[in-house]
Amino acid sequence: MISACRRHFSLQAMKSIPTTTILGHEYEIDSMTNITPAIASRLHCKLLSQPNSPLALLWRRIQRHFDSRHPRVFDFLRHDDPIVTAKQNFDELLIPASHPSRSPNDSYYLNRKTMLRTHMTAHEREVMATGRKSFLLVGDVYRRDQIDCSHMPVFHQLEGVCIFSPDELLSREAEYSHLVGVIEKAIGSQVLQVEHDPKIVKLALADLYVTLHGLMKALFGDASRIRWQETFFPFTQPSTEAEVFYDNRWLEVFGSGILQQQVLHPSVLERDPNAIAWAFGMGLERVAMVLHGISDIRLFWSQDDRFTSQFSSQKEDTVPIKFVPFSKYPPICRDISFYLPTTSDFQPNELYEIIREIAPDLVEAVTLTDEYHDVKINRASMCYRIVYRSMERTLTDNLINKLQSELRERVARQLQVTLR
Ligand code: FA5
Ligand code: MG
Repeated sequence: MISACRRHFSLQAMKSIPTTTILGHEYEIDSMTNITPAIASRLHCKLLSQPNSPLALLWRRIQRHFDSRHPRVFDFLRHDDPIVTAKQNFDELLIPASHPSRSPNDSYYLNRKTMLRTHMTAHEREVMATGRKSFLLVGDVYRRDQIDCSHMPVFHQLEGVCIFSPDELLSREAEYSHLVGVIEKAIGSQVLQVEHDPKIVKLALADLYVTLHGLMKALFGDASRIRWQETFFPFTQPSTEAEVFYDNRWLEVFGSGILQQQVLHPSVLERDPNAIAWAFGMGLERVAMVLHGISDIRLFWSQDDRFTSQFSSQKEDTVPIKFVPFSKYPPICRDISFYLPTTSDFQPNELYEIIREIAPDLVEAVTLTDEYHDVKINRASMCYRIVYRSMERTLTDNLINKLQSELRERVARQLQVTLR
């Protein structure tokens, strides 16, 4: 997997431990290592620091909203190093050992102990340790995932946290009293944490509701429809997520809830044993795609002037500029069919990863078009359709034939399937 990354052999240890160097640090390789050169190359592209990137524009729009509309003063932070420990990403957030997100099939590992963060929640505790009580934090996050116009293995998240003393919340009781019904609906039948006074939890949820409802209305317009529903996260209880109705469909925008007391950094509870905090995590691409009418998530990574120049006149306090698609280049479709070995736990993410390696940014979608069990040979057969399309140029048959034959070779070798 890491063949294109630099490998070193540490002589000091007197035995050969293969390592890989990522962002200037050397990491030991082990059986969990699955970071690919295609993903490693994304770690250097800092979209949030490119002034006209729609993601940077959205981040500034959100800061402006919090500055002008929220009674609390929020710290605005950007965290550019996505390498965290599995302890930060999972253990400290009470994500159980058996949770699917821990699998190397779903997450990128440098090695067993170190990984690319899958969510910005991984940094909450270290920010709390600095004594900050209300902050927004943005950064790039990484997940192994399907290939289509709304999924990339890297996207950006905004994390928000607000810590309260019960007294501060009680002082807002009258202001929030009309929200009791809304809150009860949003959390459904979830039980509250035993450490918490139900009255305080409901006030904290009311504050979360007012904060995020206000943000959604500011971003999507006063007339937008928002619905809240109960959900589950290991690190919050109760938990709730919200969807916005936009372009005729419901779009999940964020997950949120009351942080588990165990997740709060110990220094928070040392300062105030009764402290309580809400938190939320929101996907920036999803929101920016809707606001600017960007139809393909790969566009955020385009350095093509026809994309980037369209946002150069955007002001934070004006209506988002609608993206005018530049000519759509023709797609080229190719199928790949294969028989799985008799004993196989085939994971589609493995196939997607190979495709991303071979043709970064040139594949628009991959779909399973046929799947059957061939009784004669007692093997499953799969057929995937790959839609190749560049957003910047017309692809030639020659190039696609070359990519496709490389793909066939690697799929046969790495997935140990029999090509048809
Ligand atoms: C989380 O990542 C939680 N850490 C959020 C959270 C934070 C909950 C704090 C409670 C407290 P989730 O996996 O649902 O949750 O992702 C959060 C948001 O990120 C989603 O609502 C969505 O807007 C965005 N998101 C998730 N997956 C993708 C994806 N593949 N592509 C683009 N955006 C995504
Ligand atoms: Mg979710």
